[in-house]
Amino acid sequence: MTATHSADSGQRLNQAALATMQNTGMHKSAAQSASIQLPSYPRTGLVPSVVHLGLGAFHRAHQALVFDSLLAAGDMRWGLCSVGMRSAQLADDLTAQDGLYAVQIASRAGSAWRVGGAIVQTSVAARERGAVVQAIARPQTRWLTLTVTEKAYDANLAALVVDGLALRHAQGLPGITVASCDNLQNNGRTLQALCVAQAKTHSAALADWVAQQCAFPNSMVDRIVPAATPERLLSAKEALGVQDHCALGTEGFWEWVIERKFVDASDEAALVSQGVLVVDDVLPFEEAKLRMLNASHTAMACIGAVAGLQVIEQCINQPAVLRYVTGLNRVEVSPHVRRPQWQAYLDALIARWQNPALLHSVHQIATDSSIKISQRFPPCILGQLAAGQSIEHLAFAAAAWMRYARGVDEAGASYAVNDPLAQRVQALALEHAGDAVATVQALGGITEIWGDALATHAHWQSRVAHWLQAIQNHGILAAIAMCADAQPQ
Ligand code: CS2
Repeated sequence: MTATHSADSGQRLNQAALATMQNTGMHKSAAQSASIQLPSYPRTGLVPSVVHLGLGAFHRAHQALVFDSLLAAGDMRWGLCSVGMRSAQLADDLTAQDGLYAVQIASRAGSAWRVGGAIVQTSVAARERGAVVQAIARPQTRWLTLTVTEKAYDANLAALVVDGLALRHAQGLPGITVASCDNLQNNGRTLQALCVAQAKTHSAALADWVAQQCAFPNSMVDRIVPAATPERLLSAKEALGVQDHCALGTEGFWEWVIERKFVDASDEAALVSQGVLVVDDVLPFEEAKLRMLNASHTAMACIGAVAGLQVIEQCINQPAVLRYVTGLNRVEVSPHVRRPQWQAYLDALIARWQNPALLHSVHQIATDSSIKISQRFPPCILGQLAAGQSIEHLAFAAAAWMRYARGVDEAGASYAVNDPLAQRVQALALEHAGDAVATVQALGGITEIWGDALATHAHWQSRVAHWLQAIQNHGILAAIAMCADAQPQ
């Protein structure tokens, strides 16, 4: 999503502006006296070999920059045709900028700008579905990557992908690597199952071809990329000297761990050369990220929204929240994580959440919680219950979401609950507001969110109700201190 264009006059970032910046050395930013990294490779005539579905902020600040690095290293097989699924605004803005956009990368070491150049074409699936199908079926296309969000893994998505693959099959073209990069466990296999089922509706031969000639690696991607804000666009203008309607901010850290499963085996060396980790089993990385980073994100987002805090940095800088998140991960999550050196990973996560430049909105993260929760919490809750171990922090997170679902913070300010189940969830939360047990029965009983076992688990639900009651009695920040400082039960 693009932020509102607050200062709309002046020259736009595009290929011509890029050439000027390269020729005149304008990439030395006067305002910041820091250099701006520009694409140094020839973009004109670059034919895309990767189709990406989901033209969000994450794609542009993560994968598209990895591909930009590959192009800069002289491997010209990574140009992108990036596809917005619904909204046309960003795709059109990018087209007007010849696919160029700037990313402000802020870490402890300071902030630097980088202009990404890998996107050489854009489309909008809702507007020009046929063009997307054709792009997947182009002879040069070698990869299809996806960041379409958790809720989009459905028959519509499979139909789009498989229409493209069917055309390749019909034309006798080779299969491609189809890499899901969404925050879903087993994302590659999940997408493969959807696509093979969809292909069966065409023919058994197509289903076999999809299963055997295309590769669906599992993959874990990580970089915190907040939605762009008008302030970021203004900083971009200051740094670049031209307007950039697609500018973004992100952190220095990034990770992409992908399963060793490629149609073209030489891709492994290419990706590894730019810092991608290629492994036989992505699951330990996926699990650690979903259960540590994403689960803590969801917990902090709900806590922050209820407390009236705006961004994650404000949440983690509350001493009680820091103690709570640390306890959540050390005591209740780490037993269910197999990533080597999870302790160092947690320390790094805390430092990332504390990054003051990110301004990562709690409401952005709380979006679609009803879909995200099932990936992030139940495996640890069930694991702790099976081992007879503490579930207090996890129960607090569930209670915080149930309080969040009312759509009104503790000071009485309303906010939108953006969620596919928003209507149902918010109505239930408001109907039972004040009655913790009834709220937990209503919201904790939704099997799509919690799964069958937890939806009827009396002990689990009684602990969630306990913490929801504490939130109601004492306020969420006081209650979180009680939870963080309680002796493990
Ligand atoms: C966040 C993720 O919005 C969310 O649900 O937890 O977008 C998170 O920032 C990324 O997964 C980080 O890689």
